[in-house]
Amino acid sequence: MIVSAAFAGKSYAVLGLARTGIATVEALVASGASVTAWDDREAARAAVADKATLADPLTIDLAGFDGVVVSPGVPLNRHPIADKAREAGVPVLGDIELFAQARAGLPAHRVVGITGTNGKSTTTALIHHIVAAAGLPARLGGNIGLPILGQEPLPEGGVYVLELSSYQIDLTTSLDCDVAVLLNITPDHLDRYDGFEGYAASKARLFAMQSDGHAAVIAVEDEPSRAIADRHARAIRVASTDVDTAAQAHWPSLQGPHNAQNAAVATAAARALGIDEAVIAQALRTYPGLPHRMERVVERGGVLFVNDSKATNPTSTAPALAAYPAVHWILGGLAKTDDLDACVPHFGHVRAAYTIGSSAEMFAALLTPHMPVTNCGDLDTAVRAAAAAAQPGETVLLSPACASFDQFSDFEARGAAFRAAVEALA
Ligand code: UMA
Ligand code: ADP
Repeated sequence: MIVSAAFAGKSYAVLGLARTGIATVEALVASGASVTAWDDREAARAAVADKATLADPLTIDLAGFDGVVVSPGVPLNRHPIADKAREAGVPVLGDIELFAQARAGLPAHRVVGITGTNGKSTTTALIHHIVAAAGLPARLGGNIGLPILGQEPLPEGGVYVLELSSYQIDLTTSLDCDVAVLLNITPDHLDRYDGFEGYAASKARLFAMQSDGHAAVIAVEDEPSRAIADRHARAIRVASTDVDTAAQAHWPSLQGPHNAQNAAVATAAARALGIDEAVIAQALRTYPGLPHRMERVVERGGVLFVNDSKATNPTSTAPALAAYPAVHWILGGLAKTDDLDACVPHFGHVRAAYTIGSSAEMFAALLTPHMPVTNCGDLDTAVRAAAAAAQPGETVLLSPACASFDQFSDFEARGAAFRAAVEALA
């Protein structure tokens, strides 16, 4: 875990005790800080009862605290803790900001921070893979599911590769990335922001926090990303078309136009770190891919089953529909948009759609004029219906274009449920 003298003798309130909060409490306590922790879930509180005082920061006097550390999943735009902390003059921060404050005490290192609406985890894992292939000590952390404070610190010369969601950037004020990376900005998480501009402004802050000499790698394939690049003379502008399609043919886990963007950005970031071209080229070939992103589950009777549970908005589903010519498409969940506009250009690939979750009815109505649709309600029913209809050579694709929280704990649980449903087919 990452500990720091910067926290010794200080006192923090920690709100939210899932992955981020638990790693935060452990790192702060090990650093010599005193911690008052809270989660609305009793089981979550029990996990830190031996290390922290348990009290809801909304009900205690915050005077004297050095900070309120909030988890990314706490909706700061609606949650009363933001006003309460402001009134008490106590800063609200996140685990990435604590990491930023701990950096001065760590052996000399560099940080690569990756953000964007889609492709963050893929690009983060890919950059980590390239850095490791170059023989540099490397650590993966952040929104990819690995709180950075829980990771072991790197020896001198190491590179921390951090996936940063907009929620995490909102809670960070001093992270000066040696290389900051932006993939794309399309509508997402709009319940947490004051419109699309507010969401785009959150991404922009990653670059505003950098010092002048540090690299800003920005894919300039949408208007909001271009606007951010325009604001920074040091921006290294990249695009999917930078990728040589003949070379991409040899990257098994980076197929499709969206992965050309991810690879272009990762290549530029690796170059900014000074990594050799030959190492980058080889690492693109050997990158193993991540589960739940267009993951081949099995081929049964000539039908391919693909788990793309991580596609949680229409823009991230579009490339999956584009990738397979004859798709039985399982979609739905907690919708982020009331349209599927980004997917429309690929409707010709869809043989039939199977809707699930709280958006099942809305998406069924929306798709009915374009294709056969069955409102299946739940994932098991959808998998059985799609498998029964699919012909050899066709693909059963879970690419929901929605968040999972209406029926599952997260996208990983949804992907695991898809795999289980496929394995249970007679
Ligand atoms: N809580 C309260 N009161 C509230 C609200 C929440 O007590 O009013 C508690 C909840 O009970 C919960 C905790 O606060 O225990 C919130 O935890 P969390 O949702 O932040 O969960 P973590 O496990 O810490 O996960 C977070 C990120 N979650 C979110 O951003 C929603 C994870 O990203 C991330 O991997 C992890 O930190 C490590 O950095 C997930 C995600 O969905 C994958 N991210 C979004 C995305 O990728 O689109 C941004
Ligand atoms: P994130 O971490 O930003 O959610 P992932 O790398 O986990 O992104 O990919 C999630 C899904 O988004 C993938 O399954 C794929 O369908 C889609 N995707 C990946 N990269 C991109 C990209 N650069 N542009 C658009 N969609 C993408």
